[in-house]
Amino acid sequence: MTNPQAIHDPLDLAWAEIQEHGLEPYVAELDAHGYTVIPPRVAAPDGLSERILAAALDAAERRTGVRPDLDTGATHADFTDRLSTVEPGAEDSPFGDAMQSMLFEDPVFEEAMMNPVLLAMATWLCGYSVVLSSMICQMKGPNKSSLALHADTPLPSPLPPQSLTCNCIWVLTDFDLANGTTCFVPGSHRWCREPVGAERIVGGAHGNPHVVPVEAEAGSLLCIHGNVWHGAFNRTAPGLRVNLALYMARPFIRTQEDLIGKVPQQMLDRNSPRFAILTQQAIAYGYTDAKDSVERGKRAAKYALAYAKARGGKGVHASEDVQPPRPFLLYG
Ligand SMILES: O=C(O)CCC(=O)C(=O)O
Ligand SMILES: [Fe+2]
Repeated sequence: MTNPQAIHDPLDLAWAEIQEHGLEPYVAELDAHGYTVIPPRVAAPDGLSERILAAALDAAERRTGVRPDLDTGATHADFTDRLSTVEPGAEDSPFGDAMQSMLFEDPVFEEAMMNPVLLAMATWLCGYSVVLSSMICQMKGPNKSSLALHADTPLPSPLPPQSLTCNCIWVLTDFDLANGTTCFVPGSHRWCREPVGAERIVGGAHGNPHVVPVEAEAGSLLCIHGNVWHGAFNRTAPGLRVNLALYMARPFIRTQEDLIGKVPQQMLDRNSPRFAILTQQAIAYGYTDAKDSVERGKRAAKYALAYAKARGGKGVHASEDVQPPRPFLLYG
């Protein structure tokens, strides 16, 4: 039996967090299927998801001037925008409205990321150096286009077996087939490649026969391994499907949103040192010249060291050595 005082291996520490929150069955399901649904009583018993939904509706209204209609979905029916063209032949956006950079909309989105269950799962998949690549709120009304199967890891196949990215999705309204839920090919994360051609089709006469629609009640947390094949059905029922997707990545993967140096100091100050790591502040790369490389290196080291100190060095090895500058978090 390991002495808990003595464990320093990041994997042991991540497992201890999984045990602390009773997440073992969900880790087992993730291992078997490549995805898992953590119910609201485990993931967010404090009404977090209701608060995220309220803030998301307010943000949508601020951005568009129109209050989203949760009951009918009329505000988002057959929604078209930049994303309507992601798949050839799509008639509308398979995502509905995908609102980017939600972190800055309301402090509840900081809470959505710092949720201990979400962090335990993201850490299990992508390590203690995991960063937020993007925080996107999707609002999908009745629509025609399904989202084709894909893996979220932005690399050419073959993919490495470990999760280099993961998606942790707050389900904010009930997900089922008629509501245009996310769907999966269970076990496909083990194949270590992107689906191609007809394998990608969701629904209809020619749809991939192995696709399983996920059912999840509002308040659940859907966690997805970066290699698993997934997509989404179009929504046939009235109303809106709303979620908040925290797409996470190991720090050497190019992120969708660039947060380095862009998070207000006040926001960093009111959160723990891990918040700075999650919001990419310990990434040194992206220099414009040699001087900048030293400055970025020092800046990244500051946040990495603060995190390492807060953890008492456990699972984290940060370096003050900024010559040559490199990412400073060298841990699992
Ligand atoms: O809309 C969904 O349910 C899935 C979205 C998705 O797979 C993605 O944004 O990568
Ligand atoms: Fe995806």
